[in-house]
Amino acid sequence: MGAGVMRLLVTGFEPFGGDAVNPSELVAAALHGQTLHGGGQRAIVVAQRLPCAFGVAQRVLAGAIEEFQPAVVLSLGLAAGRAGLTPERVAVNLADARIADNAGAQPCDQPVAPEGPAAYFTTLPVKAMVAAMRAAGAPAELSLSAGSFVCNEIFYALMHSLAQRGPAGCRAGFMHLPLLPAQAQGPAGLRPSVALDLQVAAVSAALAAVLAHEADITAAGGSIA
Ligand code: PCA
Repeated sequence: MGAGVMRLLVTGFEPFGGDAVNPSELVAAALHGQTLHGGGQRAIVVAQRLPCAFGVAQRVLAGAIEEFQPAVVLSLGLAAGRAGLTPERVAVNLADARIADNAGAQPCDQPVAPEGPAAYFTTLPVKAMVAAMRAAGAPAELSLSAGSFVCNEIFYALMHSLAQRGPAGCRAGFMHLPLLPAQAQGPAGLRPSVALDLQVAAVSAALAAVLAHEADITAAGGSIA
């Protein structure tokens, strides 16, 4: 990998909450080393696996950003129950865990960064990403909330660290992924799922859209509730 090649850092989480696999780390691993093209730009994907643990995940991510100096960071995580791939718009300064993380921590109503603002918007062109994923044949829609568990924490910490760095030109955001078909059978019946190869193709198309769109497209896409 030459120093002049633009890098896209894609992170995925280890399994958590009793699941044997996490599609986010499988998708990130599948994209590792791929060259993507969009809008006349070319970039190579580097993948990083994150532990599903408050605080620790942030430090691993900060190390990867330091090492790879990416132009774009897209963090991925699993949201069981979602029917498609869902780029997140807003990271909130809140850690409020319904279950313990993989290290046994379960923060309740804590800020992610005590001195930080209430929230950050993503700096990725999320509507263009949704359009690109739909064009690739995948179910996709915008999401307004990444919840208040480790995924929201990593999204907030990512945006906060880049904001503190100043306008360095690194764009960043988070996307939740659905379950894989093998995970669809839940304790209370079937849950929606999307096959791994379609998830990989969709995230690849979303990253190409990030390269192609410095600013987001104008498209209807908000939610009423
Ligand atoms: N999903 C969890 C944390 C790790 C993951 O893949 C979340 O949505 O917070």
